[in-house]
Amino acid sequence: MDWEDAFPMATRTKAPVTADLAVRYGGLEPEALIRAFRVMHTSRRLDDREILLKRQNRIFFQISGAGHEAISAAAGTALRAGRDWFYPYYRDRAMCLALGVTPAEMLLTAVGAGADVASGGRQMPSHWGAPRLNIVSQSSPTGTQFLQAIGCAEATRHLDPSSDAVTLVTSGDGATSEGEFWEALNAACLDRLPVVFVIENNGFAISVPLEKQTAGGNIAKLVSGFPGLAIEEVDGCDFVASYQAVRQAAEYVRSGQGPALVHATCIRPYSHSLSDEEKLYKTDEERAAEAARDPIVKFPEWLVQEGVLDRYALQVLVHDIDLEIQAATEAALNAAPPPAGSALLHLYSDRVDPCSDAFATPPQFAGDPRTMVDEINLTLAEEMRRNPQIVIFGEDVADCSREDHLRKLKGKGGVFKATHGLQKKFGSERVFNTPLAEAAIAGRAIGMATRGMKPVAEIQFFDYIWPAMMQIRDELASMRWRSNGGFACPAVLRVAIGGYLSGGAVYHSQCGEVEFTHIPGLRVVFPSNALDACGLLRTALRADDPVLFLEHKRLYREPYNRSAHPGPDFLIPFGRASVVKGGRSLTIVTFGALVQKSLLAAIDIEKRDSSVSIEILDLRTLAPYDWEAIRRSVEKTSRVLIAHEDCLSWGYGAEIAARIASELFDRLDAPVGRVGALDTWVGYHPQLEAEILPQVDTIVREAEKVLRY
Ligand SMILES: Cc1ncc(C[n+]2csc(CCOP(=O)(O)OP(=O)(O)O)c2C)c(N)n1
Ligand SMILES: [Mg+2]
Repeated sequence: MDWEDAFPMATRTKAPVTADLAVRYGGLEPEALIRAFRVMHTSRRLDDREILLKRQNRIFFQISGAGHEAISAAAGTALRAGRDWFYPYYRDRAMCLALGVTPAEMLLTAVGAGADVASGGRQMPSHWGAPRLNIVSQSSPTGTQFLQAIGCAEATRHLDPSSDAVTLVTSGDGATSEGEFWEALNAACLDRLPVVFVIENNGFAISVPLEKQTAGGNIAKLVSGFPGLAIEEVDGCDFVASYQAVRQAAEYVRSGQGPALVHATCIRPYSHSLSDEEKLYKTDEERAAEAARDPIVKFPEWLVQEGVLDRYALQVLVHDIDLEIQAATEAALNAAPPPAGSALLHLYSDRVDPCSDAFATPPQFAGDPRTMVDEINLTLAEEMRRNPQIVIFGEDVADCSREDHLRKLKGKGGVFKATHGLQKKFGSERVFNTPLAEAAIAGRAIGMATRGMKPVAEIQFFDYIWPAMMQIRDELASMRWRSNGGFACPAVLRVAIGGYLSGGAVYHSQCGEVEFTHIPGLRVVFPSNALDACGLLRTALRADDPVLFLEHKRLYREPYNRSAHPGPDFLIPFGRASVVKGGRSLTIVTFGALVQKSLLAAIDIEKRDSSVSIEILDLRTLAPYDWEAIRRSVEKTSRVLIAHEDCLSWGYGAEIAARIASELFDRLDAPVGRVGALDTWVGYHPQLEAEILPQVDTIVREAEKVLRY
């Protein structure tokens, strides 16, 4: 509807308001109300313009903030750009405008221009992000932002305890059904974190209505038992009321009493997105009732009634906004697309290259041989001393959560003792237990890392990493790329992995590293011995990329893989295999627990046939991996076998075998061999486990097959 049709009588009828009257407007001066109108109207006009452009096929996706403008602009007005931190969702166009994202920038995002500040043309429109304003790059999964906001608020506390910065996170009503929302509320209330949650409830999640979404139909009521959580219920179509609600929430949060939640009801008049047609599931009556609350109509009506603006001034403003959007549209349509050949930019840090020689420092051995778990513990301690931004958290990683008892007890320090004593050494602010919630552990690490901390989060068992998978794949690994280098998450996730435990069974023995090596942007490290664990962990901690650091449980305390400590500056670059044993007849490419088994297999074969010599490569890092070392070795031996602990089909060996077949085919004297677990779960009974996981004999058989061919 055109504004002039909507307000034919909107001429100035009252005396202009004075500053005193601002009290009536929630503390806002008339100028602030006019600015809010400008933001809200611009927001709607931009949506309208994008819808037009989408229909003309000049942009490729559209999702609007229509109906959310009042609460969204209010949140952006109540908080401080560049000082507070923002995790908005796709309906928050008005918030972003209020914070300082320009219409020109939004339209550059819509066309996917290379100059788009949010993502350089990599993300859909309305996936906000602006480093200069502290608007953290937003992704598409609903709800992941909640946990990152927790980590961000923790970072505020860690980096500057005197800071009054608030972290604001928003979502729709539907996203509150995600477990991540509840994990975030629990974490926020446990630590009384300075987070304002704003739930913009438009009554639908695509086509699913609230009563099928939220038990009892009111999320504010549902969360009312969370201790310390301030709750504001507000009409999210009313700008002034919404502003007051968010401001009060922010004040409460700043006072240090705990987090706050604003539940704002609003409308969604433009369907879910341009791919949706709400007439299919909303009646005309429902749609008419929504239209009657439309803030874009009601707010200017109210401004005129109050005498803040007259009809003429409104017309001038609206005209001005139209001109700005028109100019921005023309500029966007003429903007250059992302440069050809730039697709891999910002996948990894362009500042720190963990594969470079800068990370190749020689060991300076001292002391007695130490186990792999001891080396991990010592390396963590050394790096924590060196870098105050390192914090360690996860399930059971602290020595004793009850501070009063800490001195009296030996302390837990992880179910494998990898972090034992670190809380005692570095304090409970830097080493702490979290609730049992893996998505939260990963999400909090992401929020902290985005702020420049170096979180080292532990996932207790690889078998339980899956709740964190969305955070790892869709957030941790994509942040730098999707924000075109605007944000990064160089967190380290340490994970205990692997079998050969005699009794570990299905859920304490899993491998599955390929699920992660398949993720662009993520480094995956898998050391087989104490020395490599030390050097590679230190590299992970000094690198600028997210790292999944896999620690094989069976290798933690093996006598054969011990090492004297190589010193506090020992580093191993990523992407460099180690030649465990030289040979000329066959190459075995392996890593983790199969390094030792391959070695025993090689010794066995060589003992029986002295004409054979087998080369063993321990890859050490799986992403990136050392193709040059594989190539060199295969060119020398002409026969190759890839051995890993995980299931054979679709396993890590499949990719290496395919690459060898495609690039080294004419150097081979035999088909590529592969060894892996049977394609099933790891069984509890040791005999069953032995049958399922690859053994020395399995490697011997496959190696002899390749040698005989
Ligand atoms: C994890 C996840 N599941 C599903 C989707 C698809 N999806 C996108 S928006 C949406 C509905 C969200 O509803 P709500 O949270 O109420 O926000 P609204 O769009 O109504 O503002 C769904 C199901 C998604 N993006 N992410
Ligand atoms: Mg909704």
